Amino acid sequence: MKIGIVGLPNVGKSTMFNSITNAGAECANYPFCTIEPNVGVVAVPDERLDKLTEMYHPQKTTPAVIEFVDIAGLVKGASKGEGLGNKFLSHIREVDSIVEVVRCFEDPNIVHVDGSIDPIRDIETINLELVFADMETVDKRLDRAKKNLKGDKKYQAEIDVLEKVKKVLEEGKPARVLDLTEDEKELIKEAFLLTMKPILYIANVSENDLENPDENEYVKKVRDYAKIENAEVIPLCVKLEEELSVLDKEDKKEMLKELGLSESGLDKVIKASYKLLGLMSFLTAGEPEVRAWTIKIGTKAPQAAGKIHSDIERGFIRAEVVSFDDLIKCGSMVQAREKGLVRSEGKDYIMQDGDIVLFRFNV
Ligand SMILES: Nc1nc2c(ncn2[C@@H]2O[C@H](COP(=O)(O)OP(=O)(O)OP(=O)(O)O)[C@@H](O)[C@H]2O)c(=O)[nH]1
Ligand SMILES: [Mg+2]
Repeated sequence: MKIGIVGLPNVGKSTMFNSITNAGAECANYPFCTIEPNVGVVAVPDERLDKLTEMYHPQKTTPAVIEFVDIAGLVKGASKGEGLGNKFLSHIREVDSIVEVVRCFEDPNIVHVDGSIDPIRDIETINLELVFADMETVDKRLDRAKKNLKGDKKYQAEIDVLEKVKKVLEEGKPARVLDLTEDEKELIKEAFLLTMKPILYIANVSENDLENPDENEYVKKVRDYAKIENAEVIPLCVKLEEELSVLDKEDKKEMLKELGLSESGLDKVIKASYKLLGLMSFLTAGEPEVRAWTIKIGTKAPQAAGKIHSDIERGFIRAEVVSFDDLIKCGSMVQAREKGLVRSEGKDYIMQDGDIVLFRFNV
């Protein structure tokens, strides 16, 4: 699962990407790697893992990870081949969700491609390019589905959804504003529409605005805009994050305290990105390893077990589950068991974020 960082040129994408990957590199025991210069694997910050590590003193701690892709800046006309054009769009096609960096900071030394600071114009510039690209895709698909319809009525359902999408795109809006059912989504999944991908906006503000980012006029505008897409907005000072990212854990804490912040903005971004991908973690804890495992929200116990090993899924008997909060309240697994807080769950149990699990299986 990959997150693509997009935005106009010079808005701070690479600075954010580098800070995220630096911060990831600091995470103990995780073999950090940059797959390609613009692809980085990042540990998902999780305080629960830290707490479990204190409790179990394991030989190793393994966090969940996600991949970020730093995509080159998009310019007006990309859908017609301007700038990196199609290459840029194909990079976006390959990611599962989008983090869009929007410039909300003033700095006469950093050139804005369109000459002034105007986050809504910038967002619309990008959206429009993606909308144009999607329109082309939708038209091609419609043509094909209509041809197929002559031989098979089942294509009508696909045509109906495509028409719905087309209408929204023609209004210049991203397809994600549509409230499609799961069945409808399935019908057009293979179109890999760019404006269908979940999105999160990063309002890149200056350091002065960090204390009360929501008083910044630009941030307010971005929030208003994001509402129609039901998208989250995270204000961030990319430049400050870059400085924070090279500090070690203690210095970072100290500096955050001085700035009156409870956590680094990047940690927020990584966590929100994980959620944006529809992912969550369950945890396993023991002497050898404390570990976060990534599953899709809504996954049932046996399939979750399959993430650890296919044998555990095949021979699944039950899952012994305690919530993180209950375990911490009790202070140990033994105590939690005595208090009856370790539940025995069967094959229909839907995993919850932060469940600490021991799977019983037989093969
Ligand atoms: N003042 C200020 N400058 C910033 C901030 N974020 C990035 N910059 C500067 O803006 C310039 C461009 O930043 P990049 O991160 O390279 O921008 P980019 O979005 O990757 O640009 P392209 O790759 O060309 O599309 C650099 O000189 C950064 O130092 C910020 O929060 N405040
Ligand atoms: Mg860049």
